[in-house]
Amino acid sequence: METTLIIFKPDAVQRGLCGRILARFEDKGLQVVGMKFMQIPRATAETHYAPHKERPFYAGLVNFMTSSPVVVLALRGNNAITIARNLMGATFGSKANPGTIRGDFGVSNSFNLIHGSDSPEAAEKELGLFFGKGEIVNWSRAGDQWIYDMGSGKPE
Ligand code: IDP
Ligand code: MG
Repeated sequence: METTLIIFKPDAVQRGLCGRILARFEDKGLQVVGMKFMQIPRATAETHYAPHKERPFYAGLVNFMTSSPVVVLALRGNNAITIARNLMGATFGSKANPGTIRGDFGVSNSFNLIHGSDSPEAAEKELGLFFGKGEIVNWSRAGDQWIYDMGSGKPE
């Protein structure tokens, strides 16, 4: 099972879209194992987006992400990283396909509603940045036997 770091960005919170976006992940079958409402400290946003430090949009991105509260989630599932990225859609709202979160809820390329880790390495780093010890809760979900086929001993 993978765990991925998701952020409902300031535009999602300000536009009142958090419930509808979360519903898409829950409907798909991903499990919430961490969730908090916070205003991201500037240093945390800078660390989180450090891979983009040299990009022209970096300063604006850090300003945006720290400008208003966000919801930070840890979502778990088999292939959760790829599944979440596919549900999110392409980076630019103007290009994201209908049916995806970014495709359905926004038109902006920078105010694109949501962040999701793009690799297991990034997920591990980002989860560690946003969640402290004990803030990710391992719990067994009633009904998981109908989410995954465990006939072979591993989730299918
Ligand atoms: P991702 O969020 O789909 O992984 P990244 O390339 O990692 O996309 O970029 C991080 C964030 O930076 C994007 O979600 C978006 O908010 C912003 N961003 C990326 N490229 C541009 C750009 O060309 N102009 C403005 N903002 C951008
Ligand atoms: Mg990215």
